[in-house]
Amino acid sequence: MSNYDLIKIQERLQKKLTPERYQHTLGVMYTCAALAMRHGCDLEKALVAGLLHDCAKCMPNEKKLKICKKNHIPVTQAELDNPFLLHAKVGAFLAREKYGVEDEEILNAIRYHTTGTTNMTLLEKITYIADYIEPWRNKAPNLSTIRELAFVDIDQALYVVFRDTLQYLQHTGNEIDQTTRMAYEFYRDLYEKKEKKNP
Ligand code: DGI
Ligand code: FE
Ligand code: FE
Repeated sequence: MSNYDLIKIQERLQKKLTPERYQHTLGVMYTCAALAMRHGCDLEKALVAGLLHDCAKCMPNEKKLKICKKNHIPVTQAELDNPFLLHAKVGAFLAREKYGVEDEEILNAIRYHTTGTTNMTLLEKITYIADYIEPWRNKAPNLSTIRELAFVDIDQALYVVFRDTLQYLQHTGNEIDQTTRMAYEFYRDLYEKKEKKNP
């Protein structure tokens, strides 16, 4: 661990997050590390992505929108309607500007941790899944199955998480961002192709 001062980042983050969000953050960081060990991903990148993924979460929506405007970060209609979604994009921006992360792979893992995206890198998958399964999470359905699956077949775990997330969003009448939908369709198709080959 040489490129990043994780202790320093933790100290700074703790001041920006509520105690619950900080606890979740540490849960995601260590779950990212465990998944990285299992799937052969760079450990330090996984720790940093997990640690910083929600760095913009506790900022008022107004401020998130302002940062986007000022820095020409494109905002979708779904994000305008649900500004909390912006914590991912704004988080990637702050990770670069305030926490000195230059690694595009880490920044993308933060950028896509809420919606997911098509054709994800291993680091993006790990961060997305870790956010969903970290030990302090307890609300989602099928959590124990997904926790196990994440260490067996990460693409299948992604499919199940996207499927359950979309179902939840549809059920609650939430607007679905284009990126979330495309991510779901991508991993559903991948899963179905694989099932056809090896039923
Ligand atoms: O920030 P966290 O709470 O740790 O987790 P997150 O960044 O993954 O956000 C989770 C929430 O985001 C979850 O309730 C589902 C929601 N979400 C994901 N994609 C979309 C979405 N909400 C809306 N309205 N539209 C989406 O496309
Ligand atoms: Fe988040
Ligand atoms: Fe999170």
